Parts: sequence; C-alpha cells; structure tokens
Amino acid sequence: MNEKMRVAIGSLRGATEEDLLFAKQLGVEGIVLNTPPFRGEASFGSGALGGTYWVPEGAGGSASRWDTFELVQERRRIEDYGLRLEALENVPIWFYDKAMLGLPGRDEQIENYRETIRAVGRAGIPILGYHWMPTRVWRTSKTTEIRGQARCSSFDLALVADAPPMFGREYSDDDMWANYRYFIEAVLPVAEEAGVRLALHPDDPPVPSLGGVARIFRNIEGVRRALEIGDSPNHTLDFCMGTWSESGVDAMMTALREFGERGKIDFIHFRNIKGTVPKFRECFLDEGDVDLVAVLRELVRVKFDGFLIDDHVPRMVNDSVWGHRSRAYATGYIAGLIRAVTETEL
Ligand SMILES: [Mn+2]
Repeated sequence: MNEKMRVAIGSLRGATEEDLLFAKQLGVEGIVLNTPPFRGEASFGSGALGGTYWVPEGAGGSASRWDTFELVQERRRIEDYGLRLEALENVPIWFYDKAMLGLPGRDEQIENYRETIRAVGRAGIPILGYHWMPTRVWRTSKTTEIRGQARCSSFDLALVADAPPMFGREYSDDDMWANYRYFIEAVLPVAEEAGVRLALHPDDPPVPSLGGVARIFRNIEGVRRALEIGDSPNHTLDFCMGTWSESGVDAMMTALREFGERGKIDFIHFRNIKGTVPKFRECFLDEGDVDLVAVLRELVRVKFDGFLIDDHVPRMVNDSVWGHRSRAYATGYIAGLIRAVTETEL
C-alpha cells in the first residue's frame, strides 16, 4: 500500500458526471462504488475470436457476475475526471446468497464470484468489499428525529427480536461458519492470483441473530476468526466505525488498534452513533459517542494508509435522496480531521 491516509466519497451506486464533479468540487481524490448495477455478462455474447461483443440491453438474463470490459470502462471514466476508483463494495446479494446460506446452487455462484474477482483484478481495481449478512443491515426506523429536525436511522432490538426466519428456518452460528469457510477458501486463492483484496464489512447491527440468521461477524472474536480462516494479505477489513461502535466505543477502539496494528484495515466507514445494541441511533459525525480525534490519532499511530469514506448520513433539510448536503458536511469534516492530525504536531 504505502499511500497517504485520505478521504474518498462513498455510497455511490454509479458515478454520473454530476457525482464525479461533486467529488472533484469537494476536493477528494477518489470514490467508492457500492453495489454498482453493472449489467455483467448478461450484456455480452461470445465473440468469434474469443472476445466479447455488446448485446443490446434486455437481450440476456439478469447478471450473475461482473465483466472486465464494463469494469474497465467505469474505472477509465472515473479517471477521466482525475479521480481514482478506490474500491468496489459489494456485489449484488443475489450473486452469493446461496453461498451464504449453503443452498443448492452455491457452487455455481462461487464460480461466478471467482470470475467476478478475476474481472475486478483485470480491470485494475484493487479492492472488492463484501459482507456476510443474508438478512442485510437492519434498522427499525429511518425517520428518527435528531437535531434541527434532521432525520436518521435507528435500531431497537426489542422491536424485531421475534421476527420470523426470513429463509424458512434458523441458521446457527455453526451453519454460517461452515458456509463461510466453504466460500472464503474457494475465493481467496483467486483474489491472490488476481491481485484483489477482499475487504470484510462487519455485521450491522452486531447482534447474535436477526431474521433467523446468525450474525457471525458481530464481534472481534468473529472477525479475528475470519482472518484466520482466510489468512492472506489479500484478505482485509472494511472497518465500519459505526457498526463497531454499536457494540460500544471501547470495543471499536480495541478493534481499531488490533486490526490497525496488523495492517488489516483497507478503508473505514467513518460514521458516528449514539447508544449501543440493543438500542442505538445514527447521528451527525460531531454529536455521537465516538471521539473522532482519538480515532484519527490512533490511525496515525498505526500508520494507516487507506481511505476514509462517509457512510450512512442523516437526512438534512431540502437534501437530495442521496444526501448531497449531508455528505458534503461529512466529507469536509473528515478531510479537516485528517489534515489536522497529519499536518500538525499534537
Ligand atoms: Mn458500514
């Protein structure tokens, strides 16, 4: 790595010209795409000389993996604006849901995931983020009122503790570990060959189980074990400061110290929260439980050389659906923090 700690714009699905100009105007150097809606191999047919050719949209089925050509196009388009495509976060969940649940068809999904990793590598994109939450991120409200009538999301376990199984039965810790081992052992060697780092996002919220599916990356023991099973320089972390802090600020700082010292953190979802499981809410960066300056000092101490991105942000007055106002505030705040701790004597 050996880069400088830096800020990027996250939570973009695609990158329109407006998105790229917005990123440039905020002065960041890079962006991250999260679950970009690439059309994948469905858009291509086999060429006579072993290449691929474009098939009109709608001619194929729905994509089950990504294609090199499309990824290269996207990266080059971003670079045309003087920006870097830092990472892709998350393939669509239907690319590997059977793998997560150990269902019939998982081998085909895993083969496609391996092809996707190869495509990401060939396209010169260094990081593919992933998570292990078939039941996804859970919140119990997206309209919790915070300061100045801004709105944020919140979680109260009491409201969902009795939620029925989402996939017909209960999946235990042991089930999810067995499925995880099967998956990561199949894909990590391909990531090594392809020069791609797979960055794990922890389970949000970090509770034992939701919707009948155990959440095995809910604490430091689980994430340590992920890095033991998948022991490779190409296996890293998307350190979600918000998710870790949902277990308490001390738990977050302990994980930050440990994984930071080990050089395992590729990037950080830089968001703050108030409260801990079983009940917490999101908030503006400057009003949460986390001491942001302490986090930045720790990142300097462990010589963190990745990037920080905004994550979920509160909904501000007259904001866009994506949250331009709130994201501009968060990104400027992060950039200021980085400058303050890296360019001054503390
Ligand atoms: Mn996150």
